[in-house]
Amino acid sequence: MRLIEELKKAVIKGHANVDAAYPPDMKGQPGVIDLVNKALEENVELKTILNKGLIGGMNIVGEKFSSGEYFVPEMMISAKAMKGGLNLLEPLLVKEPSQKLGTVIMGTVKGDMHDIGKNLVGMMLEGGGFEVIDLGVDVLPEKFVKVASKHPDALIGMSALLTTTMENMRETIELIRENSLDNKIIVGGAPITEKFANEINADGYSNNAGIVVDMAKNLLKIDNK
Ligand code: B1M
Repeated sequence: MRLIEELKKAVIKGHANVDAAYPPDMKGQPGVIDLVNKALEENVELKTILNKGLIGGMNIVGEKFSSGEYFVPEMMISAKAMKGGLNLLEPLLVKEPSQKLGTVIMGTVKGDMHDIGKNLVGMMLEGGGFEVIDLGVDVLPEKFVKVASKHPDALIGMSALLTTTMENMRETIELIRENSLDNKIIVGGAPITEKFANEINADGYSNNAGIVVDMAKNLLKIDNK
């Protein structure tokens, strides 16, 4: 679909909206915010806007970074533009349920600043009826322990995007268990595999935001489909 291709391109180029001066060759053209709004007006499915447009674009940004075509500033600009689009989707993903099903403590682990995936998982969980306590990025193991000790029934969700920081999930889980907390724990993020999740004794693993709600319901034994 042409509109989604345009959206993907706007993410790749980091063009936030029609008034944005960056990049100069796209000045005056619709940006991520305009195109997400247009897609919503045209009733394009949320998952198409999200997976094919926003995430599809961001995956190409990652490839360009790997190949040396992009550097950190370009990644940052694209991430900012993508966040503008996600903000528009948030109210549609997060609806207010009449009754909260449970609590999830979410955070990106120590040393890691990536939060787009974590935020998306958080939105899905909120939309699925969970209260989300978002600890943000670069969350120390001690912080997870402190908050979990106040919420012994909560599910803990950890995100990591770097091969260097995924090891901090292991450290966090060890500290949680050393403190005799038996909260269920799920992990995710681009470099995480099921094998790694098993190795660090996580209770669940997901490589996408889509299945996290069902996983949370199963782990917290919530019978509400
Ligand atoms: Co960074 N970065 N980055 N980066 N960045 C990656 C991750 C990288 C793969 C790029 C690449 O080389 N191709 C690479 C990591 C390589 C590696 O470790 N092997 C990388 C690098 C190297 C770095 C720096 C070290 C660069 C540098 O400084 N030299 C640096 C590290 C900073 C730090 O964290 N300490 C860095 C910085 C940044 C920015 C700040 C510029 C920016 C982040 C902005 C932000 O998040 N606010 C950024 C970005 C944007 C990326 C890429 C391009 C996109 C990440 C993203 O948001 N994807 C990324 C390449 C890529 O992933 N393709 C890259 C979209 C998002 C929706 O997907 O987060 O995977 P994702 O989440 C998914 C699933 O993984 C899953 O569900 C989500 C939705 O489906 N999921 C979970 C995530 N968490 C979950 C938790 C769950 C369950 C599922 O349960 C709890």
